[in-house]
Amino acid sequence: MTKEPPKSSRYPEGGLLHEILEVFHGRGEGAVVSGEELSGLLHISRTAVWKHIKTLKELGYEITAEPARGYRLAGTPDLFIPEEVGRDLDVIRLGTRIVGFRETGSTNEVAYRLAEEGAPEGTVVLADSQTKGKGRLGREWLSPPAVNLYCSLILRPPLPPYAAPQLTFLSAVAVARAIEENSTLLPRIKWPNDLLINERKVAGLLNEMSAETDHLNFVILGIGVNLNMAKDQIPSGLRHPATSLFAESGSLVNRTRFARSLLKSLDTLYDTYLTSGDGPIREEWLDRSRMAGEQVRVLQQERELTGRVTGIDGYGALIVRDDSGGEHVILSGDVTLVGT
Ligand code: BT5
Repeated sequence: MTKEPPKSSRYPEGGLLHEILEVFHGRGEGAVVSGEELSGLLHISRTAVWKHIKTLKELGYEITAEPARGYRLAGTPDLFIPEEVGRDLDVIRLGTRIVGFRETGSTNEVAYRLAEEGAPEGTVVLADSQTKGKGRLGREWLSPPAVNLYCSLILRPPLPPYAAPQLTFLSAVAVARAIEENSTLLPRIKWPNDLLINERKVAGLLNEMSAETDHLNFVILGIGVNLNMAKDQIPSGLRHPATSLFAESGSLVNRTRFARSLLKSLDTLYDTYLTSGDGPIREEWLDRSRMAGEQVRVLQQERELTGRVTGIDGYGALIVRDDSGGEHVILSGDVTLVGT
């Protein structure tokens, strides 16, 4: 576990900053609110109002002072400030509490620690940049600031540990839906946990869990999506060629809006999962993988096989039927569509 990140890099939650922003938003776009009015509404001194306005400006809010009239909120930063991601977010469970960092080691590690300390299901950790972003098997996830999304959610599903891999379907489908809602691009899910656009990796998922023999304490869903990373920021020589939504479409994505769509999709899918099981999500996953019925090549440490994908099982394994009719349950390995 990494050390607690410096306090200054964590965005404030709630409190007076929230109340000031609520006043601005309540008045509508472009409204001017006087310092005197804010001081009266929030029961604080004019100096305290000024200090909080200064803090908002330091966070990146554009607040102009209109002579003899007051303050005007002229622009909101596209950072993962809980206030902005969570404003009127219509969710049942996931996204009910948002913790945001300008910078942290790894959002998965922060979420894991918060979960151990008892943070409720639905807590989300978001960061603008990570200094120790984690991939699977000790690999690194590149996490430069101001361009992408790095996010981890705490789930406490009433499931036995062996069912936890089903939750990877949930995040893959949610990311695919969020990409479609925020761009004109068509992502494809690549088993077991990548999302591709034009066969380049645009997102990676890292689920971690804490479990006893018979029940899950919690699961952390870690999600990294390359949103606005420019082509020259994307290194070559990665395990799999990488890309971003911006590199593919030429259009910048509003990251706050993307985070909100992602949380809404995750929340809706999790509700479906809890009420109807993993069947519907598994179907959408398979559909979005465009692998059902396709010929694939599977590379594993000790063998290589080709065959047709007949489905995925309830535990996340890929089912492949080889040319002589033998069925293989693939739990790990590298799977590519033959002919792509
Ligand atoms: C993954 O690992 O794809 C899981 C990535 C999960 C990242 C999220 S970000 C929020 C949360 N907090 C964390 O600390 N992690 C999660 P894997 O399949 O092992 O892929 C890692 C490999 O992808 C690396 O070895 C690189 O080759 C490549 N890679 C690294 N950064 C990348 C990026 N930003 N985009 C695309 N490929 C990348």
